[in-house]
Amino acid sequence: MAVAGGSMMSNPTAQAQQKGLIAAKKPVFVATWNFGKPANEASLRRYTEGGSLLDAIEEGIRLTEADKSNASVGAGGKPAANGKVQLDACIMNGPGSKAGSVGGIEDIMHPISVARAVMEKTPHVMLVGEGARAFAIDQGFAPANLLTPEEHDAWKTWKKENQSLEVGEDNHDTIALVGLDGEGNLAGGCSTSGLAYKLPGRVGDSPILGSGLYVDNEIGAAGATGVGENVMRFCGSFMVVEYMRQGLHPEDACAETIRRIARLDGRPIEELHINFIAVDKQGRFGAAGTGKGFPYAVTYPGYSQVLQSKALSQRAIGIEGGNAPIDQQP
Ligand code: SD4
Repeated sequence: MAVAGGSMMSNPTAQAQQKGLIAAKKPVFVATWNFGKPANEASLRRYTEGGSLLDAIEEGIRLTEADKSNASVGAGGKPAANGKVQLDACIMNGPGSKAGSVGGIEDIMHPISVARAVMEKTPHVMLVGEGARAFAIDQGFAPANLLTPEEHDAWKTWKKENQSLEVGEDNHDTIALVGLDGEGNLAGGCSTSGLAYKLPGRVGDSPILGSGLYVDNEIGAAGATGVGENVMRFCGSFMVVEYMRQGLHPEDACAETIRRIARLDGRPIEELHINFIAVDKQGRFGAAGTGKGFPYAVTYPGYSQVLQSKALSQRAIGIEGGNAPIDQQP
């Protein structure tokens, strides 16, 4: 079935667009936010050039990590309250459920690649803080100053005037990127600088397998963005995959996860600021968010678009991490 492109405003939700789509088109890459589109496209390129699905996922996320204009992932990310940029990332491969992860790593531009090295070169799954940094340097990753002059200035202003640790909707963004390859295998990755001005040492959902990302090679893959504290208490991405296992379409699985989290949490949905993306083993995809306007990107050969996710409240989400709102996309 052909999927129409066109302006975002006129696009129906992904589920309506692709009803019945069993992706004859593989590979399929699905990623969070507007910046997910160039990331997906880098993934597709890498895959088309002969890379593995994991190579492709890593490549897409590296593009976002290297983009200094993105204030919530990799270089250029907003620092913790002490002025140090602390990054979280994980990667997971469907076959064998292999995974690697780093939490609170400093001075390394590509935590996704460090996470992959943890997966492939150590008997462990997760390294944090100074140990993760030392491991990365030992593996040949060059230390770099990730704090841009703009974010340094913004942090100094925050320190002088604000010092609030409050989690809002405009101080975070994350790339979660999941994919399905031509053989029907799944993989995914997730990378973030976490919440702006977080307490030093705070680790969010993004590097936690089952929370910021989960891949089940029998069923599908899911990733999260938003306030990690409202994802990691519920194993959010794992829950999305489990709803897909029960037969739900990826979009419905994301929506049901948010509803269940809101029920358990007790606060109204619009106060949670969380979003999920998902792809299933058949290549169907979808996303849902607690507010209106969470964009996500879908890319497969011959198609690459930013789509509107299903919104579970009427509240418009803010302009997160410096991204254009959905109605101002190119
Ligand atoms: C975190 N989930 O550290 C990340 C931040 C994020 O959109 O995704 N923001 O909590």
